[in-house]
Amino acid sequence: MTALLLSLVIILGIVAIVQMLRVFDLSNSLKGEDEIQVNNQETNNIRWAFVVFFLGFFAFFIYLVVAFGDQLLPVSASEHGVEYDWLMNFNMIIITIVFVVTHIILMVFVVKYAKTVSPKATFVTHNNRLELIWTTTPAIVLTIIIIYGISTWNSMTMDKPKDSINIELYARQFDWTARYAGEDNTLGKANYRMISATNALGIINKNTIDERLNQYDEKLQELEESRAKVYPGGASDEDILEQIKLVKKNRAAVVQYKEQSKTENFDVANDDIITKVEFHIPVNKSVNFSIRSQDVIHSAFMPHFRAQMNAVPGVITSLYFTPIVTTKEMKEITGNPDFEYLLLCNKICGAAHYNMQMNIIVETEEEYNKWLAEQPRFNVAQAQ
Ligand SMILES: [Cu+2]
Repeated sequence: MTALLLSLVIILGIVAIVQMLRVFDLSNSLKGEDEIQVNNQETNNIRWAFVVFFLGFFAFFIYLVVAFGDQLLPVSASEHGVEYDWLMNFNMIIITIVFVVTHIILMVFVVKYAKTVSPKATFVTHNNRLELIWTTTPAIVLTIIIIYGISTWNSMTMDKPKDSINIELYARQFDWTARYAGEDNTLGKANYRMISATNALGIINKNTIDERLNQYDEKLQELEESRAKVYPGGASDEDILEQIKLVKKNRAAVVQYKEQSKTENFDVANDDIITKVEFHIPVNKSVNFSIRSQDVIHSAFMPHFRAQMNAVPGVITSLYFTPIVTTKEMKEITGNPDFEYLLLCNKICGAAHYNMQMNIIVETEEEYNKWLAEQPRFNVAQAQ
């Protein structure tokens, strides 16, 4: 309501100003006066008003940098974080130099050339030297930025250590789940057709295959029964028939897994470990994340590690990094006893997007191994 009233006031204000200007124009033409004549005094006033505006503008810029500069990025805590921050600072320095220089030139031109009424402009068709300078300078700077950026990106993504710990981050509206690969360091296979109330990640092993087949059988039976109820005469209900077709198709895919399980070892999923709310990683060890999504596009964002990757339904994306500062050390560095590393969702994925986060605990390898040993394995958790 307040917003509506405010917009009304603004609209009426604009209408009033336009009407007043029209009255002003009309009275001028009645008096027989020409268009509004600007005299030297007025030009001078506008010139100095510009200078005041620019100085205020720069002062505001400096204030923002000083007051909020520390809000840009938190302290980096991964091996490639230092490199990443150099790239970021390098770009920011270039942007700041260009911003300051171009605005100073703008201010100088306003002061220098705002002297007379009706000045005669110099007629210049082109100037080869100027053209050369303002084409080659940005081209060279951009080339440097791109080459530097690509080489930093490559060094962050191209040589994944072979002994990385494999962890899956699974996104859905609106939470994260982490899955560890267990002793074999191999994540068990997963498929969306296997997703059920008891198997949120759709993990495939012998138990989940049988369980899923039973669920599909129950569903089919349920659908057939409701068909019989709605149409006792046996007439077909297209909607239910469509559902039956889909369930049969999904079931057939699971039967395929059952066949595959005779030759392929689906037991690799048995020692997987699933955690919610928080997940642990050891310091100074490379961690490789495979990222999946159940529903829409999410984005796994771990700002302290300078790591971000989209979570796309139907695609497994990945990233890796090596944490170099433990949570305990970071509590001291930041002077904040409540400090926690965070995994956030960085794509606006729906109503509770803001709530989609998980704590990351970075600890020593012994602490990590101890914690991991206490977590239930997937097949054990299933049996409970
Ligand atoms: Cu999300």
